[in-house]
Amino acid sequence: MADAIGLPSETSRYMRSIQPIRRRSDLGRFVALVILSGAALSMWGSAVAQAGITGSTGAVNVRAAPGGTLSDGSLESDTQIQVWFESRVGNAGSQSFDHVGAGLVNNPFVIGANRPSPSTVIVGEGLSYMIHIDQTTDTTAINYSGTVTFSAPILGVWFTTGGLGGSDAQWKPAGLTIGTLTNRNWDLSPNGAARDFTISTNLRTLTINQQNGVNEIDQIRVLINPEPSSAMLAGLGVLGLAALVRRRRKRDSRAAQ
Ligand SMILES: [Ca+2]
Ligand SMILES: [Ca+2]
Ligand SMILES: [Ca+2]
Repeated sequence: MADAIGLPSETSRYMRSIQPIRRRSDLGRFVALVILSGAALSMWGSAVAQAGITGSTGAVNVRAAPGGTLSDGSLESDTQIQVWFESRVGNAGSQSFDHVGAGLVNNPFVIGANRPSPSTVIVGEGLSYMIHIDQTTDTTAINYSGTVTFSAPILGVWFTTGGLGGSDAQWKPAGLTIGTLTNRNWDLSPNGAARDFTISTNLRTLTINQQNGVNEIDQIRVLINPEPSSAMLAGLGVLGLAALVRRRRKRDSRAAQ
């Protein structure tokens, strides 16, 4: 026996009997997806609260941005490299970095390997971070080492006195005044005590080694691509769910034919 659409009646009965079960499990999957999307969004929210630094090792102290005036002696430590989130700029335009790209940089000269690679990059939204060393004792040089890992690729860095000074106005934290910072450049040297930095192949981890001299400052400003905004993520989530529902409807209508 066959039913009206030509299926053997046993098959048709069987399909009718399993349909409600499948619908119920579809609903379950949909609810689970909504819950998971919510969980993912809230996890992303906590990542934003950490302002894009996902990890650090060694002598790195991730802290809040200082206030008042940042100058020689205002933020000292004999053991820790101070790192803080500076600011987010919505449309940063074109930025002339002292260096872009992965690899070791320890050569202050323009000839040879491991030298800086300056480049101008068009940046949309950007997040900036300051890496700052200023020793307390100031009687002999101190070596510092550590790593900072970011949630998004490093677009470029400024580490020369000119580059740091030139990018202050756009990227320093709101309300912070930059005072006298003696020799604030990040020194480079292929010899002796390591004075270098390395950007990892995936552009997310910065490895830093520096010797901080008596009454000397060492700084790097790092710019990263921001994470997508929560509104955009939520929008993508809704689009994804809509696509899923459309696909299910199509499949169901095919199955019913
Ligand atoms: Ca000092
Ligand atoms: Ca130094
Ligand atoms: Ca320096």
